[in-house]
Amino acid sequence: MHHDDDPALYPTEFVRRYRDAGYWTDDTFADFLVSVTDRHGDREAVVCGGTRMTYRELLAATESTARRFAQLGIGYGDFVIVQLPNTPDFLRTVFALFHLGARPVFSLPAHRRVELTHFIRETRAVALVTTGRHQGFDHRQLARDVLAEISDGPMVIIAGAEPEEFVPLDAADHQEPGPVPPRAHPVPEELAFLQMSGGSTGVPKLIPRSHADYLYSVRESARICGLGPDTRMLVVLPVSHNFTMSSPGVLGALWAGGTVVLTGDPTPSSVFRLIDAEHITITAAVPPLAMTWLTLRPRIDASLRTLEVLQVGGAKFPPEAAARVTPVLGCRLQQVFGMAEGLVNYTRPEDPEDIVTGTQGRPISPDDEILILDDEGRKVPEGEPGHLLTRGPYTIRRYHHDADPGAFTDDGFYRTGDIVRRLPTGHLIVEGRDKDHINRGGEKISAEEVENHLIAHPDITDAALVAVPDEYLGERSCAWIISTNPPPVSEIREFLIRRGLAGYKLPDRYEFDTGFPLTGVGKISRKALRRRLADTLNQDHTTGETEP
Ligand code: AMP
Ligand code: DBH
Repeated sequence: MHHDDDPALYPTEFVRRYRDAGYWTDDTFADFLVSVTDRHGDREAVVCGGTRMTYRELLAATESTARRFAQLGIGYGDFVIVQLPNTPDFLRTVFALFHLGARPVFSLPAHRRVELTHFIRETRAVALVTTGRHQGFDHRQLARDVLAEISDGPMVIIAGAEPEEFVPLDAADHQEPGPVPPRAHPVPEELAFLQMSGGSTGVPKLIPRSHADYLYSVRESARICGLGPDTRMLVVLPVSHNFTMSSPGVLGALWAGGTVVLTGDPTPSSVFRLIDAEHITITAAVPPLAMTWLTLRPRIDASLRTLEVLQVGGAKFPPEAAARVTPVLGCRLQQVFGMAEGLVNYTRPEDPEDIVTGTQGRPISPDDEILILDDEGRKVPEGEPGHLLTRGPYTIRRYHHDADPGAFTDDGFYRTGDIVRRLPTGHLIVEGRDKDHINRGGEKISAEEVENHLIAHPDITDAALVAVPDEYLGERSCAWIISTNPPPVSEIREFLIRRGLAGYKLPDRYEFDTGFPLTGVGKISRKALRRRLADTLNQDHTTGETEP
């Protein structure tokens, strides 16, 4: 059994404040599924391909999975990395860990060696629950590579067929199951799991979320979005992402007694047919995905008549695209501006159209404190853009193991890195970022992390990763390589893949040079780089040399 070596997640005075306000309750994730099953047991909880499960069935699957985990030695306080695609296995795994009081560490299917080894080192995880093969990628081989790098690595548990040398999630001998282990009674204010951020200074940062703070955000999100037992939510984005999980996401839909329909196929034809066949009422997308849906809607024969809401978030949704949602899809748009660190903003069903298309919403809670500051830390005049800082009943006060303490002020505000302005109604408009990361259609890429990998190549002297505006993804990445003997692009790509970099982090294009533009103090001027890049792109346009 582990003891939490981390100090309290929130200062005592705020614990009292959020409890007194009724935001934080005694509910925990250990009780979540039992409590929903009490209310909605015979309703359909989850649909995925040919599988359909009621709440009662999901609870039974969860309890036998908990028994399996307990037999494998997983117990209270243990960290377990969960890297699973959008399947019911994800749900029973996570709820089984909650049952035992173990702590999921959420990972995306796109994560590779760099991310997984970082998560394992930071948490001393006892197990990694993953899948055999997913979208052509062999996660067992990834597990082998990870274990080769880490001494005393975690037990690897494989959901689904062909676990090979690893432990199968389902024991072959489940005829003789034995008793369900007792359900844990965690303290609501303590750590429930670790979420991940997109990362701005390196690999994803681990975000400690408590039962009380996260459940508050889930319940309020479900209420704001009007979810109920008749909700049928299509889950297209990766299920472990904070948006998909909690805004209001899978947890919000389950909390409301609704049905979650899971798919791993975001193509418009598949999505529209599922909306039609499953009578979907709500779904969520990142802007590039929403934009393909808008473009291809007229070509696909499916009825979207049950669809009430399309949520769009994760990156800025251009107002021009936002304005097309209702005319093209026939549903309402809801913009969602959130972060795994906490604060989530929604446009509300009752908001006028210009607010829904032109803003990223307003905070969940009356106690979400919002500061908009200039570079010197003074409040900007109302309506002016500035750095967004926030503190509130579901925003973290620190990262796991106090990584990046500079992201928080002394009085506990989180520096989001976003530049926003606020309308008199309280709605926020995201204007940009002050941190050096690239938002590739909602997938956040840390410039520094990719640069460090590039610089590890013997023929690369220096490197900078900058964002290139892109009509489809919002931003794409371009690597500026300083080298006197530039390796071919194919070799650099191979090199980065061998170092375990996730596919979405591979630079979309490359430029080679012999030196960087520098700022006054000799730092690489990303501003000047972007300007140079813009010039290069313009030239490409005139000579017709754009990349595919
Ligand atoms: P993360 O910290 O990795 O969870 O990523 C959260 C960040 O994604 C935010 O701080 C924003 O930079 C960005 N983001 C999320 N939703 C939106 C949105 N609707 N509009 C603009 N940026 C967004
Ligand atoms: O991008 C995000 O991290 C995000 C977007 C919308 C998020 O965490 C959320 C809603 O909760």
